[in-house]
Amino acid sequence: MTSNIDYIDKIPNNVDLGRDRVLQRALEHWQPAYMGWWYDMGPNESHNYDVYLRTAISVDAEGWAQFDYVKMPQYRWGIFLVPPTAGREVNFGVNKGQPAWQDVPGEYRSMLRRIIVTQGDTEPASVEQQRMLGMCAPSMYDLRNIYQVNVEEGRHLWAMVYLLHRYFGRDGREEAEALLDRRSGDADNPRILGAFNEPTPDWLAFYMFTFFTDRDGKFQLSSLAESGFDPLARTCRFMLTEEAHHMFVGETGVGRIVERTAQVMAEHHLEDPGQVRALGVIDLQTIQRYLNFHYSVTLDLFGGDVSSNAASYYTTGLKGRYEETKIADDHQLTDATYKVGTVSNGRVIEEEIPALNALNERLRDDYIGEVQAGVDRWNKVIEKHGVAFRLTLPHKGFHREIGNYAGYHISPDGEVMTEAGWNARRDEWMPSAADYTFVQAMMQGRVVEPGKFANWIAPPRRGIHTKPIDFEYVRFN
Ligand code: BYC
Repeated sequence: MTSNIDYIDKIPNNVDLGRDRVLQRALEHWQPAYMGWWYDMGPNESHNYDVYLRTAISVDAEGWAQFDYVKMPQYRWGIFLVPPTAGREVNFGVNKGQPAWQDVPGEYRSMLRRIIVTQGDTEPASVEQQRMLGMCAPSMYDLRNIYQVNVEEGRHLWAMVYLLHRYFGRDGREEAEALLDRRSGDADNPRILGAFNEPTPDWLAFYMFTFFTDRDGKFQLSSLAESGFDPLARTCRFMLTEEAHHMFVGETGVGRIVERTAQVMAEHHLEDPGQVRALGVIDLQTIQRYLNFHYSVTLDLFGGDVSSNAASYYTTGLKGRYEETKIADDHQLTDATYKVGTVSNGRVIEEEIPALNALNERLRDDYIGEVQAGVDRWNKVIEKHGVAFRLTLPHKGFHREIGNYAGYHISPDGEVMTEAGWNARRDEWMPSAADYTFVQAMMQGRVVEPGKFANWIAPPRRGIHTKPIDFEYVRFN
């Protein structure tokens, strides 16, 4: 027993873990299963490396994290909630004005559990999707960054498991176990949401994923950080602190690939994608196709455009809008409407529906605004090199499998096409098998000499946490 108690003490936390015997016992059972999962599904061949990692150690805005070499299986996956706000209320829906719930409201229990499980399921899924990428990292700096993302996704799983164990009794414990049983892409026991069953086969895909899909994480966590269930709100608020770095990795990763390609194109006065590829960099057309894929599967993660689930989550006070408390309206949406796109008579049209049913779509629109700003920044890099190409976001209905556009074949320009017509042009718009082969061939083996970078990516502007770019971020032992 003593060793178990020592272990609990080793989990950095601000939830008084040491005093909660029930929770301790639950975590003592779950933790070995988690470690088993990490050894099986965590980053391949990494278990003995010393990695220069950030570990969350408190919730202070200044100094919430510490940086040091850690072997990942010994990472201290901690449990942190931002401190409670005195007098916090449920800020929207029919329960608006009630004191925020410190315990699960009985009538909303299964809905709340479902949200927490869905959120929790994405975290290990992304680690599974990325587990082979360390083998072909473009630099030690990038290798360290993917490991940082992976351990923090692990911590985000802990965050959701904490809520399940602490507030949901036996079915919470069962759900926590199931989170370690599902596998990304598994035919029999897949992860819950579509994008988390897609492979992340190379580093361009990884950066696209962290730019697009981790940003869905930001928007979903922000909505959950508005929750009337206070422990969920406080947990998600702290998770957002870590999420920022993941999106930084994605934006700068794609940005550095774009920069390197644009540099080579400018230097050699080339535009033809085949000639660009021959110089060992990724042509901008391929980058556009990856963008189209990751953007569209991530748009699906916001759920149906018209959703009674989303309406219930809001009405009950469990999941708010992005920055709910900064919005000036009644926070009940009794009479409000919202525009959603749909297909009618072979064309995309907009229709007004009750705002309450359009909450997924509204969050998707908030997300798209931020994504567009990132794409604009990539385009500035291309422009700076005098290259004429521009990256664009495809139409919202392009390649969608969830919501009003599902079942239609919509071009990146928003034209509703026949299935045959769309399929005939598919490889212009989405990465083809040949694109994946090309990109993966370029990423054979990893570049691990400190300060060296693969030819297809520019170095970052600066290193991690004031360390130089050629710092030894990973020691392979
Ligand atoms: N794939 O009413 P609807 C992150 C299902 S990412 C498969 O439209 P709802 C991270 C849905 O379950 C953020 N199925 O949807 C990023 C429902 O099923 P039932 C993760 C889907 O419920 C990178 C049916 O379709 N967090 O953190 O309003 C690395 C009709 O559903 C999908 C969350 O998602 C899909 N894409 O909205 C690591 C927050 N979409 O009832 C981490 C929690 C819908 O017919 N989740 N379905 O069986 C939610 O708030 C909601 O579940 C969703 C879906 C917004 C995802």
